[in-house]
Amino acid sequence: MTVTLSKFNILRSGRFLAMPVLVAGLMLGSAVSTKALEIKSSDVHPMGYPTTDAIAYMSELLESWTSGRMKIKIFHSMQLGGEKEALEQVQLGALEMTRVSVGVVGPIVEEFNAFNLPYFFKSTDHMHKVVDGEIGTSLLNKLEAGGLIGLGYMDAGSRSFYNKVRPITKVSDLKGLKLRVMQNPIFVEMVNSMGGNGLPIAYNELYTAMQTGVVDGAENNPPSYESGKHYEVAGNYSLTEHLMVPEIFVFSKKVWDGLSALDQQLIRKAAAMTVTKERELWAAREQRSLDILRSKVINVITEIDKGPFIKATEPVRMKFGGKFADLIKKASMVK
Ligand code: BDP
Repeated sequence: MTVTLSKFNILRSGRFLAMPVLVAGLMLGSAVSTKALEIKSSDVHPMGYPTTDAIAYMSELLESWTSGRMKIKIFHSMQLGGEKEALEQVQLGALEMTRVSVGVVGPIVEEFNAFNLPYFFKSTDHMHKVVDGEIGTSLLNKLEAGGLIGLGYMDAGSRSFYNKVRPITKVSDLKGLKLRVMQNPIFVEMVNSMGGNGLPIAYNELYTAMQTGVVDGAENNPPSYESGKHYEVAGNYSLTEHLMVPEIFVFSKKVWDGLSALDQQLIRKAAAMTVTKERELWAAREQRSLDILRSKVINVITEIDKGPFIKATEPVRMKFGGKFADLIKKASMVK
């Protein structure tokens, strides 16, 4: 009698009533799909970084929802090389998933280059509203034609210059500096517009390139600069914050098309929760990275008058943004 009553109370408590959709879906899932799926996913960052930890969380979700039938095996720390190659592998279906910077996605869907323009987003909040809204969603959908299923945008903060020659406090300090950029012509021209020499090099080759003097420095957000130990070879870090390039995680369309509708739904659901998780992890990590850098007596220059940097990069926005004038106008009006 007591048992029956307590069961009844649990059912009425609302805990069960709160998750009927997902639970019903999962039960249906185990009924229609028993195919095990190990999703191989690559990332240039090590475990413990917001993006890799977020994908590990995504794996936990999928594993728990499917009793271990679906899970993600993460190839972290550049085990599979750079991001351009990873994207190609995903397009071919040799790799199921990868997390990359939007910086290298421009060659696949050109409109993404709007997000790669210097000083494009006004703030993190503005960026979130653009990528989470109509514009961001329509760009993710366009990836399909390039063989990719866009699962979502993650945060990557703002990118700033670092180098081993001198602290950058004004535009003229870039003069003559060889600075590595991501593999996209926009970034080369961006550095050149400020008087430096932009060199496209894959992330997995960057540390050695700086160490051996192929380049004097590079540009990135605090967590990458800190976690990649780039400060060991390029100790002047100036918060120019010239780019706010989001991250993206994508699934192979080739593999996706062979999945059941329910598995696709589970991956989409897990991906949406992963985006939220990564953004929480990101906010905490960005601050921690700056603290770590300061504790290592790295020269972090925060007092930068951004006006002249914005002005110097105007020709880059004109040249590369012209093609997406409508998109840019629409994005600038997003509130
Ligand atoms: C980091 C991004 C990573 C890029 C890297 C780069 O998280 O996806 O590969 O920058 O500069 O911030 O290549």
